[in-house]
Amino acid sequence: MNCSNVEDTRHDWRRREVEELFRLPFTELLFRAQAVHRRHFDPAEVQVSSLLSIKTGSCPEDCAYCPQSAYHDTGLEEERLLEVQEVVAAARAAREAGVGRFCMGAAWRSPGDADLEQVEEMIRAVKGLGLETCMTLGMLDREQAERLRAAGLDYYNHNLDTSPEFYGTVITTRTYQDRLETLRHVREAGIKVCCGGILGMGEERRDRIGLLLQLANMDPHPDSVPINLLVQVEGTPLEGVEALDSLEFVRCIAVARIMMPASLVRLSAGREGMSDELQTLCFLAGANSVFYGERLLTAPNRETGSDERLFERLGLKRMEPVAEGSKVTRSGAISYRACRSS
Ligand code: SAM
Ligand code: DTB
Ligand code: SF4
Repeated sequence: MNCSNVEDTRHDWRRREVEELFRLPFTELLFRAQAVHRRHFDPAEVQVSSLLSIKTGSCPEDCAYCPQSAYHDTGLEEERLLEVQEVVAAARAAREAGVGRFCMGAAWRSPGDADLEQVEEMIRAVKGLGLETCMTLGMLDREQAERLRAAGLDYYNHNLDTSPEFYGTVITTRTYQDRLETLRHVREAGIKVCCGGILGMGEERRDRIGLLLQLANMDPHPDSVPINLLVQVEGTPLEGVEALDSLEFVRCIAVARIMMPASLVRLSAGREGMSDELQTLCFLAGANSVFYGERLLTAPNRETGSDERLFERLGLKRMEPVAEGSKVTRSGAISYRACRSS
């Protein structure tokens, strides 16, 4: 089987079709998502990334969910940009823990020139350890994206966060269009795109559908799609918002899998509050990537050992980045790398 024969990857999704997917009986939806998942991936493999905040707090943006925004009093201490050696030490520890991709995040609107030089050094150093690199630094212009690519950056994370309609209730200091432009610069520079959003911010199902439509009608699809469940942080405007129904969250994962068959769908923020059983349903629905480690950027993540235990109980294994040119994983499923490059 070759990816070019797989005809389930589309970029012309209509709202009505997606509404119909959401209305399917839960069991039928999960069955369909599983079928799509197996055409593109080994269902026993999960890609593992880890996160490091390289510059924390005092962000000039007003994202209502974010503990790092200077607009909210969350008690977070501002930290300077980390030294390259500090980043390398964290990346080395992540590699030793079996992580494949190291994602570095900064609480910036966009990187300044001097900062970008230091960030370029970080990319070179982390890549030198044999890890895939990912950065999330806010908005990028074309030249900045090209500089990051030249330094060897593999992925750039920049989320759309929610639907265009709901967006203005969450963020006012940066537009949806700004985000789309950064994503275009990243793609045009030849960096792989990591783009997703947050659920459970008080949005309606129509907004969750709106977000998925935006993501799945990108051509090509984002290579990685982080689906975050809001981590409610004291002092942020979204503290106390009504929690999202867990099964609606699983439905979103399943619909994301069906709409973006060959992308890594990452179960991202919010896992700390999820039971093993809920996460298992997410894997069944087609999630095949997680953030590993005790901390996300500033918020807590799952405690050490709990993912190892869960993977062991479920018979899941970590996805190895597959060498270029190789088409098939051990189980016979097509590798995500091979899919993306064919
Ligand atoms: N400042 C950069 C930016 O916003 O592009 C990069 C870092 S920012 C923290 C990365 C992403 O984390 C956000 O786009 C958002 O989707 C997610 N995020 C932030 N706070 C969150 C929270 N409390 N719960 C869930 N996801 C969150
Ligand atoms: C993404 O979509 N989720 C990650 C990563 N990309 C950078 C960040 C989650 C942040 C959760 C809140 C915090 O740790 O501050
Ligand atoms: Fe700043 Fe990013 Fe947080 Fe928004 S999400 S406040 S841009 S760190």
